[in-house]
Amino acid sequence: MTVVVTAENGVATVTIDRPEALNALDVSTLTELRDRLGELADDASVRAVVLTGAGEKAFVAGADIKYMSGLDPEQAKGWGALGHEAGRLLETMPKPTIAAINGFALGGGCELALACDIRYASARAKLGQPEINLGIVPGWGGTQRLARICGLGAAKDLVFSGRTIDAEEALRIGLVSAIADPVLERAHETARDLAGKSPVALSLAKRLCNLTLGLDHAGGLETEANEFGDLFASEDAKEGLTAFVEKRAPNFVGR
Ligand code: DAK
Repeated sequence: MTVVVTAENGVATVTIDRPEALNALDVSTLTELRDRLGELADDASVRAVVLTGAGEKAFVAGADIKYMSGLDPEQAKGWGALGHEAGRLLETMPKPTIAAINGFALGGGCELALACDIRYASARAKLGQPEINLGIVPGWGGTQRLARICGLGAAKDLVFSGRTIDAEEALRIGLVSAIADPVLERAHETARDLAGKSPVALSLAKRLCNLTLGLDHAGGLETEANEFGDLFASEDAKEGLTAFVEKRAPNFVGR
């Protein structure tokens, strides 16, 4: 088993555990990751997911280069699709996903982090899309998500050069939200906070934010207005608003 899942108080932690290869993703690890993420997406008892890498040195040092060196174009397409499935789960599961980047997040590792909703980095983290130096390009969403998160200029800089950046630069270009050590603790703190919010409102917030990925602006605003109205039918909305008025903590039930 190279993907370890633990859960406590509504927060699941997914640890990619292949330290001998700096947690690089081979087929079995990536398949396992995709499957575990699918289960967590469907598990209502899990309110937030934290993704990290085992050991002190790496989050994920990328796709397994040894495996990729033997792929023909058909196999490479299947490999690309598998990585996209894992990324889409992180991006679209109806609960927040947080990357705790504890070391190298290169290539496919950076792409997995980019698919998460929130990213935190350890001060020793190193991030980048070095695929160009291998004669390939990012294949798990890096060309798209990096531009959306950091802007087209920063994305082209990193993807064209393949250079590795430190946590400070990642913070400056908006690739991570904060630098913290121990980074996993910081991620858990946020995850616990989010796990205490209404899952109905939070999943809607995520879905609405994600509309920016594929809708025109006016259409996105219209959908937000409609969904905002519909949310007032939920028990959680009534409870949250009433609790504020009554000066007490809300008790969200998830309906
Ligand atoms: N794959 C396989 N093994 C890796 C690896 C990787 N990405 N990264 C590290 N390792 C292995 C090393 O080979 C070494 O194994 P042994 O030689 O001991 O057996 C072990 O991990 C420790 O690594 P080092 O000895 O190299 O450790 P150092 O501290 O000296 O260096 C490093 C750390 C992270 C700077 C270095 O390991 C490194 O440069 N690693 C490669 C980083 C990289 O280039 N990552 C991006 C991979 S490309 C696509 C789909 C997907 C993708 C692209 C296209 N399509 C479908 C189109 C994705 C591409 C990528 O992710």
